[in-house]
Amino acid sequence: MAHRLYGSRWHGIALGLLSTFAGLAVAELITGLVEGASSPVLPVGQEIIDVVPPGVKDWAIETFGTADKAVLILGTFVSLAVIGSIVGILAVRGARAAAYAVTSVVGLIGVWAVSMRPAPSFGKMLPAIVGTVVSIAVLWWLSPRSVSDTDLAAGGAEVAPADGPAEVSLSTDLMPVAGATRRGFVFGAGIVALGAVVLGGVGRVLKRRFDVDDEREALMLPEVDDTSPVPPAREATEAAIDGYDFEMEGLTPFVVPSSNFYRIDTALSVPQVSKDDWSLRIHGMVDNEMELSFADLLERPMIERPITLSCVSNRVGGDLVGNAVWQGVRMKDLLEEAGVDPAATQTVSRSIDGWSCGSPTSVIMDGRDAMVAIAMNGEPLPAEHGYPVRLVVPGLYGYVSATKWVTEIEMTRWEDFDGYWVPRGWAKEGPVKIMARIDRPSNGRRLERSADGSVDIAGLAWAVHRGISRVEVRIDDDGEWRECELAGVPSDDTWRQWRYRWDDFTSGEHSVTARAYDGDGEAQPLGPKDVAPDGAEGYHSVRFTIDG
Ligand SMILES: Nc1nc2c(c(=O)[nH]1)N[C@H]1C(S)=C(S)[C@@H](COP(=O)(O)O)O[C@H]1N2
Ligand SMILES: [Mo]
Repeated sequence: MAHRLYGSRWHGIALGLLSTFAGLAVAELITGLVEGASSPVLPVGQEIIDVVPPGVKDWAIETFGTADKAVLILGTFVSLAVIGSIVGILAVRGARAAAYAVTSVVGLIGVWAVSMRPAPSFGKMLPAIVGTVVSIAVLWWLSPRSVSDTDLAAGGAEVAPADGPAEVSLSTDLMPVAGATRRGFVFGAGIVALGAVVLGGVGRVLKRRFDVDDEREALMLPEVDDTSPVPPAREATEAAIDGYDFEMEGLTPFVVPSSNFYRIDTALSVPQVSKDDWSLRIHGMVDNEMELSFADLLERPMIERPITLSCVSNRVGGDLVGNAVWQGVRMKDLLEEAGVDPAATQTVSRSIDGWSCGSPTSVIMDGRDAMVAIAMNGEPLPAEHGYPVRLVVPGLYGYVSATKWVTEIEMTRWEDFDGYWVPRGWAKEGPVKIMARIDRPSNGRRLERSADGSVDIAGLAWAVHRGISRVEVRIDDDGEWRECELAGVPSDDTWRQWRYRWDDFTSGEHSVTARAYDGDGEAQPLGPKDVAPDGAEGYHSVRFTIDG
């Protein structure tokens, strides 16, 4: 049996997977040894993200939610495993030159993908390079040798680019050839597998020392100078209550805990930016170019505001939206200090990972609480939400305003630059649209009667920076619109909870639809419109059952 396996397709697959795995493990080790070194897997995934049509990306986000990255990484691994298997089969069938060549090409793709990331350096590419060399070495060491082997290797020198099949073939006679026999293969495979697990594991552990977790935990936030005066909340209805939160089961809380806050970005691994390495450059069409360190930023007057952040990719009823309390320095103050040229109609911001966006300067400067934020919900920003510093602009979707890991603000003309998502099919301007969402009941669920015998429907509505003045629900398709009770709000920059106590309910199956009005009384558009190019429109509707 084992004899028949030797030299078979399965033998090839085992060899190929082993060489792939060993290469990846050593790449992982290098990322733990060299600060800033990049695993090639993530950038390859990133390049895939960049080339997929927006439709596919939307589908991925919808299907996999915010796990789309994990899916992408998994996809990259599966592709590597498939290619690796083919390489292994080539190697055991005597086509070793071809096996080396394919491995080199895959490695070069990894190096290329890393080089496409911002600020490429040799150190960043090192894991891909060393990993590829190790993959080839494993192939060479564990491939079966035959009499014609020297010929094959010599052929390889012509076909295979780069990493030295030629040298390899020269030393064939000098090195112990474990792959020459079946037993040698089993022995060598065991050593390689064990070595890969150990080295890869060591790399993972070592990599943790580059995390910002410790410094983030140790960071003391400066005092807030200004928690009030929040612009007066619109008291649109008498039903509005003082508190911001109805505290109902199944209803998202007014302030979303940071650990539950939605996350959207193009970064496949969360950038780990130390506050000591961080700086913010304000340049372009300004009188005084500025470069602020983290300490400089902390010295400025700090405001703290609850602001609702939402994603343009949020579908009707979706959860790519959240409200948090942000602390930071007003962008307006900083820009006034820099002295903005009146012709600089666009405020461009860029992040350490090369992402960018542009907001209308008029919006940033109109007095709203657009801020350079350092804290979220009373703590330093979590790494995935932009540690150490990000932007938050009330009233604009995140993709045109909320740059995480921000390092640069450039004042320019509206027509002179397009942010990351604009050439990818998204609108250049992204004001947040009016939206109502039903949280309770969730679709298809049973709704229990409350203690006082009513049935409570509840949700959230937002029209960030314009506020919400009214929410209505319609029960069943032929029902009339009924006005909801609204929770209080500290400002027009947050979402607003609403609820409807249904007293004259009947048991059985029902549907409920919600719609909102903004602070100016403008009604939520009926749509329906898809998320691209400038945000979804439509009424959220859910079906539910009341037990008899
Ligand atoms: N550096 C960087 N900042 C970014 C993004 C990004 O991809 N990279 N995505 C933006 C988008 S599309 C949104 S909706 C918000 C989401 O912020 P959150 O992840 O903190 O919720 O971040 C914005 N800031
Ligand atoms: Mo977004």
